[in-house]
Amino acid sequence: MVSARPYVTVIAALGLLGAAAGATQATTSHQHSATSTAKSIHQARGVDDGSFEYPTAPANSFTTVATGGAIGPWTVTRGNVDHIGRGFWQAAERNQSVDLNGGTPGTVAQTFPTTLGTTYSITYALAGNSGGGPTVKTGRVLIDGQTIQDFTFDITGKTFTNMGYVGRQVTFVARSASTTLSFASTTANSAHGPVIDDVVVRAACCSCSCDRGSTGKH
Ligand SMILES: [Ca+2]
Repeated sequence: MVSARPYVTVIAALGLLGAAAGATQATTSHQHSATSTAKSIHQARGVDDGSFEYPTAPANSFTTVATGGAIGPWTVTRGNVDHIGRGFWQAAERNQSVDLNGGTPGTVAQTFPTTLGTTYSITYALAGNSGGGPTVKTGRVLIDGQTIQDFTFDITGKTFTNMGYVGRQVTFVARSASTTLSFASTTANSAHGPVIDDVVVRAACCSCSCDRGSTGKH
């Protein structure tokens, strides 16, 4: 029996924006409470539920979601994907994750508010469905339909209880007040695709106040 011990992926970029907390541009149109000092402030909220925790998928199983279907705030825009429930395999963050291949290569997308001209950082956890080939899973990250990053994941030595998640990161500059982020499998002819979890989008640090001339980190 695998105990339900939480497995947390630490992404080093956390807290980069914290330095901006006292800066002059503390006014955001959003009314995120300004209480947090440890967490980053957001010029926009980024994606919702990048951990794929909603809705709850069946435990020790999964739900296949076809084009036009939704996984919480995400929409399946091509092919189909599997929304993986707690206990089926190790998630990178909390309990659930997504296999970008249901029976065929799929795409999940979410549109979220952005600020024109602002650079955003996308981080996510990547693994692969080791239940079947191919050995190397492939896919890509798209912004407004354009590929900004290709990714691969080799499942050699990986298991459902040792998924071997790796953290990936890519940036983009917002071109309008909303942006659509997509994760697409390019793993053909397989029901065993790349697996993603823990998607986080945040305004990148240095479009704002990082080079205020301070020395050191604070
Ligand atoms: Ca998750």
